[in-house]
Amino acid sequence: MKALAATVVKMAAALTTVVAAIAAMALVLIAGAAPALAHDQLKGSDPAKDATVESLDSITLTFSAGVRFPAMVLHDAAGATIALTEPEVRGKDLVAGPVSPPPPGKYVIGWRVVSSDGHPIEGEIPFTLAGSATGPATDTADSPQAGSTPAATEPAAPKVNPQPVSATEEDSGGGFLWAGAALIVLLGLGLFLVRGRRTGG
Ligand SMILES: [Cu+2]
Repeated sequence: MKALAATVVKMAAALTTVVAAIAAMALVLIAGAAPALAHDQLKGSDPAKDATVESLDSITLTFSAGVRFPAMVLHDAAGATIALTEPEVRGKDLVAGPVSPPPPGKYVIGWRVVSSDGHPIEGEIPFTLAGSATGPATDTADSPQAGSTPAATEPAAPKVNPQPVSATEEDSGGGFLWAGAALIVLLGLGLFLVRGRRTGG
């Protein structure tokens, strides 16, 4: 009986260790996925998230503190990049604007800056440009890319894959998904181990 009691104690200790390890890993994942409190935050923007605006003369992002090394991109619904002016830090604001007025449509502002504590932060701001009758009404966004490409360029280098430069930018949010998936797997593993110990012991 003493041996059995010792075994039970050992198993309980092992179980505690496993659960603690999983909890620790989960904490690390959560901490890695979510910005720490010390990070600067995006306080607001113009255009605001999910807003519908009539025109897009400039884009202003307002942070909780002055940021450095700003990067800003503007994508249309098809993922094409709209040229922006160099983003400019003005106090707590980050300002850029389209080089030429884009046509009405749905857009996403992608931004990435180094916050005042030295850590990079990033985000995306979707919005809709309703526009007006002025400006170029012919939306180039909906026309297929291949249609505008001259046929003469095709036989030159067929093996080169013309990936848009923006492709890597689109993947920037993937870390959250991976961290979430890893967390779910870990929690599932934890439950499995706990159950196995209880029914088996
Ligand atoms: Cu930080």
